[in-house]
Amino acid sequence: MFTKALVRPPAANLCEGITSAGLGPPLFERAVEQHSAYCEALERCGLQLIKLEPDPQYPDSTFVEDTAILVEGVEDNFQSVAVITRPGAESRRGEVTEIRSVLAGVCSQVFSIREPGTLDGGDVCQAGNHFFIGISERTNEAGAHQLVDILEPFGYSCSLIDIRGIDGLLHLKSGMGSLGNNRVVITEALAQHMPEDFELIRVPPDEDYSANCIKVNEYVLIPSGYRSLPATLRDLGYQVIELDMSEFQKMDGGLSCLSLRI
Ligand code: CIR
Repeated sequence: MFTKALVRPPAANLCEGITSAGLGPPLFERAVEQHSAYCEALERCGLQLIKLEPDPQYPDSTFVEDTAILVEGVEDNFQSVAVITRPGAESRRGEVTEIRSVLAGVCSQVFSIREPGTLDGGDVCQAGNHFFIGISERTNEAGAHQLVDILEPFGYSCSLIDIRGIDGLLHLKSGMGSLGNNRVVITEALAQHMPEDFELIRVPPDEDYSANCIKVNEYVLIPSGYRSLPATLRDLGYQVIELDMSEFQKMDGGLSCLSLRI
């Protein structure tokens, strides 16, 4: 069970962040509304929010997920462990300073990724006691191996997936989301990288963006505007909350990246 989430509303200069989406600049007011609907959804899932102030020094700082890996406890193996990342984009590196001090007050152990490693939280997907780590334009092998060395002593297994050849995929989690244990929502392009004992809920290629969903306690939060995934999830018995993510999508952001769940 998650009990808390760390979030940071967008700063007014959100449009100055990094993007390759080609969807035009985000509308700030709409982004703020979408972010507050996202926060309300997390509260409906039972989470208490740790809400940081918007930080115009870092236009991408609303995408807090990239700054840390928070290990979900698995059954009786609960570990309150945070790994502070070293973001691959230089303009985002300073985001971790405040996140580190906040998480130090919440987690019992805090590790850090060090130079020459780079790692974005969006490239790390925990599925039960296994971690998939994407090697991307943001996360390098040194960063991924440092994370493996931190996680394995806690009993977690890890595997690396090179996503650099997959068109339009910024982070590993831009194309997948874990529903717990061995069940994942996934795009066609990533499906072939999954081990055989995983149950795959595939999204159709024109609905790729919906794969970045999060399971928060009894609910699954997904982007609104898609047909296949909400229907499949409801058939499987999940309670689904659909959220408009249009303004964050314009900045290459997925739904998961707006929070760190603890
Ligand atoms: C960036 O390029 O870093 C931001 N504009 C978007 C980051 C999105 N993060 C994520 O999906 N985990």
